Amino acid sequence: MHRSAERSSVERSTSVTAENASIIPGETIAAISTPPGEGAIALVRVSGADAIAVADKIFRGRNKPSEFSPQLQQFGEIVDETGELIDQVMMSIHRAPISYTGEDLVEISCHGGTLVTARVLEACFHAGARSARAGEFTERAFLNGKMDLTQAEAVIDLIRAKTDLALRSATEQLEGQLGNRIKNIRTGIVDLVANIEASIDFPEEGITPDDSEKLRARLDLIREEIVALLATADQGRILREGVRVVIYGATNAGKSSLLNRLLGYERVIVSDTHGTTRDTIEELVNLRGVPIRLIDTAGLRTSTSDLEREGMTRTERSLQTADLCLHITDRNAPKPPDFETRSANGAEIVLLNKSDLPEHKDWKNVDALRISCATGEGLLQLEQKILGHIARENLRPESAVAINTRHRDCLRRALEACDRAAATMSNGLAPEYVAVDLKDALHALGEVLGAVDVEQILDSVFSQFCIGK
Ligand SMILES: Nc1nc2c(ncn2[C@@H]2O[C@H](COP(=O)(O)OP(=O)(O)OP(=O)(O)O)[C@@H](O)[C@H]2O)c(=O)[nH]1
Ligand SMILES: [Mg+2]
Repeated sequence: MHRSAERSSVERSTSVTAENASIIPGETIAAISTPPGEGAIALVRVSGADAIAVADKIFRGRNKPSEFSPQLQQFGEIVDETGELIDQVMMSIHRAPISYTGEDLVEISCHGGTLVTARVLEACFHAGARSARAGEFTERAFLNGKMDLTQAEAVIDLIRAKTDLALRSATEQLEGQLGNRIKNIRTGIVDLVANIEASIDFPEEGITPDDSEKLRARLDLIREEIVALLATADQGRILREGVRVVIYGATNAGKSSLLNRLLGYERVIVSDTHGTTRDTIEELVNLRGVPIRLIDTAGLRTSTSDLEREGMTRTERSLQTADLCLHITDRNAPKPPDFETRSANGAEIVLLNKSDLPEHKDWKNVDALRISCATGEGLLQLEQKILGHIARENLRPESAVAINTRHRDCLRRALEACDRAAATMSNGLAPEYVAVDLKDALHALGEVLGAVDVEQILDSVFSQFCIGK
């Protein structure tokens, strides 16, 4: 399959390959693009060199699809190979390159039953299309220069967005905001390299010390831009995965009851048997616009069971990566001798649960929030405390441009390469060496956009999609 390739010369590397790619029509693929299950309408998409020919074979209506005006829906019927009616549909055709994938694309809006959509898809296969892989439509859009890799990833984020801000961030990324910032950084580096290479090719012109100072200042600006983007990584993680809030404590304290309460439904088994929860359980809740990943854990106690000990190891692991810990304990029971806070960074709220029951004297002067998972008492205050912590720690995602872990990895390498370039400049080494470092930075930035030949990156990005996207 065609993949874009990094160009070697500096001048060419200003252009992102995917942007300038010519359309290479691929094999014709088809998939149901709406979620499985019943709905009023389902969408079947066909894309590729023979998409319109496939449509001609399966469509019966006033005109043949190959005679349709592009982008306009037409009413007609889908028939199987024997001419038997499968469904009445609306069909539109989109001719390359003016389509989502950049190829000839056919969209069939059929009735949303599971069987009927499967039969429409089957008819497409019979007429010559093959089944699309996960993300293959968007992958083609990327390969045909319709979008850069950050925009393709934004499609996944858009589908998965759970809060308004996550949605806005994904939309802005889809519009190319992140891609444009990266492209600007690349352009800055390309100019620098061009300048340096000019001094190598035309040494008689000579770079005066003043010039190298200017170069250094420009490199510093580029570094600052990369650092600013890297700083959005936490926000990106929170937008995509939520603030990690881990509920932990002794067995039977009411951890699972709290998770269920905050979620608003009975997600986890609750029982008065100690050690009911054996594994960590994660669920996403939207707390006044902030995505929170709530994690219920196996209760802590001395146990001889291997299974339970494994559960507790997982609890400890969750605590290490928590943004906030909720240490919950049963105030009706005596204070455990080893009662202590465990969070790695001190971000912890202590909760005395079962406030509907009498408080054991051990807890008399303990400063903690009293709650009851049975009656709901204190839960509003708990939500406020959680949001207060998020605000103090700046965990609330505000910036709409937010990088993901893949971008972070590339940007870190770009920054390291810029640092090496700066050190090389300071050490007064030959400009060729500076140019080599800067080209490494360009390559790393190119990976963010998918402008370099990185087969596994593409595979890992597009495999996250659902079929039909
Ligand atoms: N009276 C009262 N009972 C509660 C309250 N919260 C939880 N319980 C009860 O306490 C018992 C233990 O609750 P769980 O939520 O299963 O406790 P856990 O901490 O998840 O326990 P493990 O999974 O075993 O570690 C159950 O019988 C709950 O009904 C509360 O606020 N008041
Ligand atoms: Mg439990």
